[in-house]
Amino acid sequence: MSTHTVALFAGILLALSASTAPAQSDAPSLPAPPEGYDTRRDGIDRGKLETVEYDSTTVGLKRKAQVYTPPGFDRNRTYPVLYLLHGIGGDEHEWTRHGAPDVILDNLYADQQAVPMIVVLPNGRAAQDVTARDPIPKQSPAFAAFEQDLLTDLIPFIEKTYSVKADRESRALAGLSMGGGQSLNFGLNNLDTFAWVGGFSSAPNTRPPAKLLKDVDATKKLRLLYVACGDQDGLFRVTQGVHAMLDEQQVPHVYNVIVGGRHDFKVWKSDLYQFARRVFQGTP
Ligand code: FER
Repeated sequence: MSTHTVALFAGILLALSASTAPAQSDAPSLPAPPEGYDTRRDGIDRGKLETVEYDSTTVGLKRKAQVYTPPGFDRNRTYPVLYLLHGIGGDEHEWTRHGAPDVILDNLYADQQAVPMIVVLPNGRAAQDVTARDPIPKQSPAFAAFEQDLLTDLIPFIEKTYSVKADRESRALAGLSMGGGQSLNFGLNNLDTFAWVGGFSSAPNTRPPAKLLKDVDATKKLRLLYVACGDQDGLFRVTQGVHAMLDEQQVPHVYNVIVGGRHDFKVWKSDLYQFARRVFQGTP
């Protein structure tokens, strides 16, 4: 990393940690995940992580994604798919490097707490020459362009490559920070494609609350809309704004304020746990 890059990310981290938000002890908060939920357990079946490469007509390149298939994955059965997005400094490896998504899911399956699903971890920066090392203004259009790449290129690729259920009830979109903003923007804009949407500590790329809902009645038909943030995260106001607007519009959603939570993977791993054990289930 160049010194410029280090300075850029140090600046972002400082801004994110220097929270002025007061602790909201009266705010709704789900019970924390149980001890060990993110620790590798011996003697349980494990899912598999693999790399796939798809042709992106949007970007004009072959692009990579990580794919998790659950324990006992059987190509003669069909599965729902969770598309799980990374943050501004990451790529398709961020969740597996820092968030142990395979461990969290393996443990949920060992305890029969989640519906067997495929999890796709894409690179949410859809451009030929933009990397995590570029300044935010240069990256932002690439994060927005991922909507097209996801809908036109990645989802069709996954649906022809894996044995998946290809309907809105069987597609979920969630992500952290920049990827949380993408999930809310794209999810609420494509309600025919996704029935389950999650924004974890969503960043300021989230559309302003007044512009986030394209169709209020259609949004009410989401099976799950999960919005969560730590109350010590410098970006908490983004999630607070989304929650206030959803309440005002009477859109059902799960609002989870992680008391003491900052802008980090401790929070995002717990969000994945909460989201994964609700998604594709009968009752959110
Ligand atoms: C910003 C601050 C943080 C922003 C994005 C982020 C688009 C993203 C942070 C992350 O993904 O961790 O002003 O603007």
